[in-house]
Amino acid sequence: MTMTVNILGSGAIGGLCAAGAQLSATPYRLWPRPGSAALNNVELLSGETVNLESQDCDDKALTAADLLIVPLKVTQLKEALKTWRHKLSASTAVVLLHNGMGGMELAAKYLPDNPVFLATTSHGAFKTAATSIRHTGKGETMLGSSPCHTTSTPLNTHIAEIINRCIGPVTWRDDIQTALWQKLAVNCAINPLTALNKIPNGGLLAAQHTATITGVCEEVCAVASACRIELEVNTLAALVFNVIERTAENFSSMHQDVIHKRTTEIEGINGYIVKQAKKKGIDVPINTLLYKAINAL
Ligand code: KPL
Repeated sequence: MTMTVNILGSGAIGGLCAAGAQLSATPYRLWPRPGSAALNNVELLSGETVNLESQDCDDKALTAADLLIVPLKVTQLKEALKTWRHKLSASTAVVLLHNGMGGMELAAKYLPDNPVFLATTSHGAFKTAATSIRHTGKGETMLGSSPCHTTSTPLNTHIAEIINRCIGPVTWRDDIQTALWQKLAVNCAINPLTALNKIPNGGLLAAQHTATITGVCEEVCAVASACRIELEVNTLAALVFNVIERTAENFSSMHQDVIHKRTTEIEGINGYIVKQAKKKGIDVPINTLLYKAINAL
Protein backbone atom coordinates (compact mmCIF):
# COMPACT_ATOMS: atom_id res chain seq x y z
CA MET A 1 0.00 0.00 0.00
CA THR A 2 1.41 3.40 -0.94
CA MET A 3 0.55 6.02 1.60
CA THR A 4 -0.41 9.56 0.69
CA VAL A 5 2.06 11.94 2.24
CA ASN A 6 0.47 15.04 3.80
CA ILE A 7 2.90 17.88 4.41
CA LEU A 8 2.01 20.76 6.72
CA GLY A 9 3.02 24.39 6.26
CA SER A 10 4.96 26.24 3.58
CA GLY A 11 8.48 25.97 4.98
CA ALA A 12 11.73 25.08 3.25
CA ILE A 13 12.01 21.54 4.64
CA GLY A 14 8.37 20.83 3.77
CA GLY A 15 9.17 21.96 0.23
CA LEU A 16 12.05 19.49 0.01
CA CYS A 17 9.73 16.71 1.21
CA ALA A 18 7.18 17.64 -1.45
CA ALA A 19 9.81 17.67 -4.21
CA GLY A 20 11.12 14.29 -3.03
CA ALA A 21 7.60 12.85 -3.01
CA GLN A 22 6.88 14.16 -6.49
CA LEU A 23 10.15 12.92 -7.98
CA SER A 24 9.55 9.44 -6.52
CA ALA A 25 5.91 9.39 -7.74
CA THR A 26 4.62 9.23 -4.17
CA PRO A 27 1.15 10.82 -3.85
CA TYR A 28 1.30 13.89 -1.64
CA ARG A 29 -0.72 16.88 -0.51
CA LEU A 30 0.62 20.20 0.71
CA TRP A 31 -1.39 21.83 3.48
CA PRO A 32 -0.32 25.48 3.77
CA ARG A 33 -0.99 27.29 7.00
CA PRO A 34 -4.39 29.06 6.88
CA GLY A 35 -3.93 32.39 5.16
CA SER A 36 -0.63 31.53 3.49
CA ALA A 37 0.06 30.43 -0.07
CA ALA A 38 0.98 26.85 -0.98
CA LEU A 39 4.51 26.18 -2.16
CA ASN A 40 4.87 26.26 -5.87
CA ASN A 41 8.39 25.20 -6.85
CA VAL A 42 11.66 23.83 -5.52
CA GLU A 43 15.07 24.45 -7.07
CA LEU A 44 17.19 21.33 -6.63
CA LEU A 45 20.95 21.18 -6.03
CA SER A 46 21.38 20.34 -9.72
CA GLY A 47 19.76 23.69 -10.63
CA GLU A 48 16.72 21.91 -12.05
CA THR A 49 13.32 23.21 -10.84
CA VAL A 50 10.48 20.95 -9.67
CA ASN A 51 7.05 22.54 -10.18
CA LEU A 52 4.96 21.08 -7.38
CA GLU A 53 1.77 19.29 -8.37
CA SER A 54 0.24 18.47 -5.02
CA GLN A 55 -3.03 16.50 -4.93
CA ASP A 56 -6.15 18.45 -4.03
CA CYS A 57 -6.54 19.20 -0.34
CA ASP A 58 -10.19 18.41 0.31
CA ASP A 59 -11.27 18.58 3.91
CA LYS A 60 -11.74 14.86 4.49
CA ALA A 61 -10.16 13.22 7.51
CA LEU A 62 -6.84 11.41 7.21
CA THR A 63 -6.77 7.63 7.60
CA ALA A 64 -4.25 4.83 8.07
CA ALA A 65 -3.48 5.27 4.36
CA ASP A 66 -2.12 8.73 5.08
CA LEU A 67 1.14 9.89 6.58
CA LEU A 68 1.30 13.36 8.14
CA ILE A 69 4.70 15.07 8.03
CA VAL A 70 4.92 18.09 10.33
CA PRO A 71 7.96 20.17 9.30
CA LEU A 72 6.94 23.16 11.42
CA LYS A 73 8.83 25.15 13.99
CA VAL A 74 8.35 23.82 17.49
CA THR A 75 6.72 27.16 18.36
CA GLN A 76 3.98 26.43 15.77
CA LEU A 77 3.51 22.82 16.78
CA LYS A 78 1.03 23.14 19.63
CA GLU A 79 -1.55 25.02 17.54
CA ALA A 80 -1.02 22.70 14.58
CA LEU A 81 -1.45 19.50 16.63
CA LYS A 82 -4.51 20.91 18.41
CA THR A 83 -6.13 21.56 15.02
CA TRP A 84 -4.95 18.42 13.29
CA ARG A 85 -5.83 15.89 15.99
CA HIS A 86 -9.48 16.22 14.96
CA LYS A 87 -8.64 15.39 11.34
CA LEU A 88 -6.60 12.26 12.03
CA SER A 89 -7.64 8.71 12.71
CA ALA A 90 -5.80 7.10 15.63
CA SER A 91 -3.86 5.02 13.10
CA THR A 92 -2.57 7.93 10.97
CA ALA A 93 1.22 7.94 11.28
CA VAL A 94 2.78 11.31 12.12
CA VAL A 95 6.39 12.39 11.60
CA LEU A 96 7.64 15.46 13.50
CA LEU A 97 10.56 17.12 11.76
CA HIS A 98 11.87 20.25 13.44
CA ASN A 99 14.94 21.83 14.98
CA GLY A 100 15.15 21.84 18.75
CA MET A 101 13.26 19.87 21.38
CA GLY A 102 9.74 19.75 22.76
CA GLY A 103 7.81 18.10 19.92
CA MET A 104 7.65 14.67 21.50
CA GLU A 105 6.03 16.02 24.66
CA LEU A 106 3.44 17.95 22.64
CA ALA A 107 2.65 14.88 20.54
CA ALA A 108 2.30 12.80 23.71
CA LYS A 109 -0.28 15.30 24.95
CA TYR A 110 -2.25 15.93 21.76
CA LEU A 111 -1.77 12.69 19.78
CA PRO A 112 -1.30 10.04 22.49
CA ASP A 113 -2.72 7.16 20.42
CA ASN A 114 -1.12 7.79 17.02
CA PRO A 115 2.07 6.13 15.83
CA VAL A 116 4.40 9.12 16.11
CA PHE A 117 7.92 9.31 14.69
CA LEU A 118 10.65 11.86 15.38
CA ALA A 119 13.07 12.98 12.72
CA THR A 120 15.94 15.39 12.29
CA THR A 121 17.55 16.41 9.02
CA SER A 122 20.77 18.12 8.03
CA HIS A 123 19.59 19.10 4.54
CA GLY A 124 19.93 22.82 3.91
CA ALA A 125 17.19 24.80 2.15
CA PHE A 126 15.68 28.25 2.23
CA LYS A 127 12.79 30.22 0.80
CA THR A 128 13.73 32.43 -2.13
CA ALA A 129 10.14 33.80 -2.23
CA ALA A 130 6.83 33.05 -0.47
CA THR A 131 6.17 29.99 -2.63
CA SER A 132 9.68 29.06 -3.81
CA ILE A 133 12.37 26.95 -2.13
CA ARG A 134 16.01 26.37 -2.96
CA HIS A 135 17.85 23.24 -1.81
CA THR A 136 21.30 24.48 -0.76
CA GLY A 137 23.00 21.58 0.94
CA LYS A 138 22.75 17.82 0.75
CA GLY A 139 22.23 16.24 4.14
CA GLU A 140 20.73 13.17 5.69
CA THR A 141 17.74 12.39 7.88
CA MET A 142 17.62 10.42 11.13
CA LEU A 143 14.29 8.80 11.97
CA GLY A 144 13.00 6.81 14.91
CA SER A 145 9.81 6.13 16.77
CA SER A 146 8.83 8.45 19.57
CA PRO A 147 9.62 6.85 22.95
CA CYS A 148 6.22 8.14 24.16
CA HIS A 149 4.26 6.32 21.43
CA THR A 150 3.66 2.81 20.15
CA THR A 151 4.72 1.87 16.63
CA SER A 152 5.17 -1.54 14.98
CA THR A 153 8.22 -2.91 13.15
CA PRO A 154 6.44 -3.20 9.75
CA LEU A 155 5.16 0.36 10.10
CA ASN A 156 8.64 1.61 11.07
CA THR A 157 10.05 0.05 7.91
CA HIS A 158 7.30 1.51 5.76
CA ILE A 159 7.63 5.03 7.19
CA ALA A 160 11.43 4.91 6.84
CA GLU A 161 11.00 3.96 3.21
CA ILE A 162 8.60 6.86 2.54
CA ILE A 163 10.72 9.42 4.39
CA ASN A 164 13.70 8.12 2.43
CA ARG A 165 11.90 9.04 -0.78
CA CYS A 166 10.88 12.46 0.53
CA ILE A 167 14.01 13.63 2.33
CA GLY A 168 16.57 10.81 2.31
CA PRO A 169 18.95 9.26 2.78
CA VAL A 170 17.32 8.03 5.98
CA THR A 171 19.06 6.28 8.85
CA TRP A 172 16.72 4.49 11.23
CA ARG A 173 17.71 5.21 14.84
CA ASP A 174 16.45 3.11 17.73
CA ASP A 175 18.12 5.79 19.87
CA ILE A 176 16.47 8.74 18.13
CA GLN A 177 16.74 10.76 21.35
CA THR A 178 20.54 10.67 21.10
CA ALA A 179 20.37 11.83 17.47
CA LEU A 180 18.05 14.68 18.51
CA TRP A 181 20.42 15.78 21.28
CA GLN A 182 23.35 15.72 18.85
CA LYS A 183 21.42 17.91 16.42
CA LEU A 184 20.41 20.12 19.34
CA ALA A 185 24.09 20.72 20.10
CA VAL A 186 24.74 21.60 16.44
CA ASN A 187 21.86 24.10 16.47
CA CYS A 188 22.80 25.51 19.92
CA ALA A 189 26.24 26.39 18.58
CA ILE A 190 25.66 27.37 14.96
CA ASN A 191 22.27 29.06 14.91
CA PRO A 192 22.58 31.86 17.49
CA LEU A 193 26.24 32.58 16.71
CA THR A 194 25.59 33.00 12.98
CA ALA A 195 22.49 35.10 13.63
CA LEU A 196 24.24 37.39 16.12
CA ASN A 197 27.38 37.82 14.03
CA LYS A 198 25.46 38.00 10.71
CA ILE A 199 27.72 35.45 9.06
CA PRO A 200 27.28 32.29 6.98
CA ASN A 201 27.90 29.02 8.85
CA GLY A 202 31.49 28.89 7.56
CA GLY A 203 32.26 32.17 9.37
CA LEU A 204 32.32 30.13 12.57
CA LEU A 205 35.59 28.53 11.48
CA ALA A 206 37.35 31.76 12.57
CA ALA A 207 39.43 31.10 15.70
CA GLN A 208 37.53 33.71 17.74
CA HIS A 209 34.46 31.40 17.87
CA THR A 210 36.20 28.15 18.87
CA ALA A 211 36.01 28.59 22.64
CA THR A 212 32.31 29.52 22.53
CA ILE A 213 31.46 26.52 20.34
CA THR A 214 33.39 24.14 22.60
CA GLY A 215 31.76 25.71 25.65
CA VAL A 216 28.28 25.23 24.17
CA CYS A 217 29.12 21.55 23.56
CA GLU A 218 30.34 21.10 27.14
CA GLU A 219 27.14 22.59 28.52
CA VAL A 220 24.90 20.51 26.24
CA CYS A 221 26.78 17.37 27.31
CA ALA A 222 26.30 18.15 30.99
CA VAL A 223 22.57 18.79 30.59
CA ALA A 224 22.11 15.74 28.32
CA SER A 225 23.84 13.57 30.91
CA ALA A 226 21.48 14.85 33.62
CA CYS A 227 18.63 13.86 31.25
CA ARG A 228 20.17 10.35 30.91
CA ILE A 229 21.56 10.88 27.40
CA GLU A 230 25.28 10.20 27.25
CA LEU A 231 27.22 12.35 24.77
CA GLU A 232 30.95 12.93 24.53
CA VAL A 233 32.25 16.51 24.36
CA ASN A 234 35.03 15.95 21.80
CA THR A 235 32.80 13.89 19.52
CA LEU A 236 30.10 16.53 19.77
CA ALA A 237 32.48 19.40 19.01
CA ALA A 238 33.86 17.43 16.03
CA LEU A 239 30.29 16.94 14.79
CA VAL A 240 29.55 20.67 15.09
CA PHE A 241 32.71 21.60 13.16
CA ASN A 242 31.93 18.98 10.55
CA VAL A 243 28.49 20.53 9.98
CA ILE A 244 30.04 24.01 9.85
CA GLU A 245 32.47 22.85 7.15
CA ARG A 246 29.82 20.98 5.15
CA THR A 247 27.39 23.91 5.27
CA ALA A 248 30.01 26.68 5.15
CA GLU A 249 28.20 28.71 2.51
CA ASN A 250 24.72 28.32 4.01
CA PHE A 251 22.96 30.83 6.20
CA SER A 252 21.51 29.08 9.25
CA SER A 253 17.75 29.03 9.68
CA MET A 254 18.02 31.35 12.70
CA HIS A 255 20.09 33.84 10.75
CA GLN A 256 17.41 33.80 8.05
CA ASP A 257 14.61 34.13 10.61
CA VAL A 258 16.32 37.16 12.16
CA ILE A 259 16.92 38.82 8.77
CA HIS A 260 13.29 38.28 7.75
CA LYS A 261 12.01 39.32 11.20
CA ARG A 262 10.32 35.93 11.76
CA THR A 263 9.98 34.20 15.12
CA THR A 264 13.15 32.21 15.76
CA GLU A 265 13.44 28.68 17.16
CA ILE A 266 15.54 29.89 20.11
CA GLU A 267 13.03 28.57 22.72
CA GLY A 268 13.39 24.98 21.52
CA ILE A 269 17.17 25.24 21.03
CA ASN A 270 19.27 27.18 23.58
CA GLY A 271 16.07 27.93 25.51
CA TYR A 272 15.51 24.20 25.98
CA ILE A 273 19.03 23.78 27.39
CA VAL A 274 18.56 26.75 29.73
CA LYS A 275 15.24 25.36 30.97
CA GLN A 276 16.49 21.79 31.50
CA ALA A 277 19.67 23.10 33.16
CA LYS A 278 17.59 25.10 35.63
CA LYS A 279 15.52 22.02 36.50
CA LYS A 280 18.69 19.97 37.07
CA GLY A 281 20.62 22.72 38.90
CA ILE A 282 23.35 23.01 36.25
CA ASP A 283 25.09 26.27 35.24
CA VAL A 284 24.95 27.00 31.50
CA PRO A 285 26.33 30.56 31.18
CA ILE A 286 27.16 30.38 27.46
CA ASN A 287 23.78 29.04 26.37
CA THR A 288 22.10 31.57 28.66
CA LEU A 289 24.06 34.43 27.08
CA LEU A 290 23.20 33.29 23.55
CA TYR A 291 19.54 32.78 24.50
CA LYS A 292 19.28 36.27 25.99
CA ALA A 293 21.18 37.89 23.12
CA ILE A 294 18.83 36.42 20.49
CA ASN A 295 15.77 37.41 22.50
CA ALA A 296 17.14 40.95 22.79
CA LEU A 297 17.39 41.41 19.00
O1 KPL B 1 19.98 22.98 11.02
C1 KPL B 1 20.61 23.95 10.69
C2 KPL B 1 19.87 25.24 10.62
O2 KPL B 1 20.29 26.15 9.94
O3 KPL B 1 18.83 25.30 11.28
C3 KPL B 1 22.08 23.87 10.43
C4 KPL B 1 22.53 22.45 10.60
C5 KPL B 1 22.79 24.74 11.41
C6 KPL B 1 22.50 24.21 9.04
O4 KPL B 1 22.44 25.55 8.75
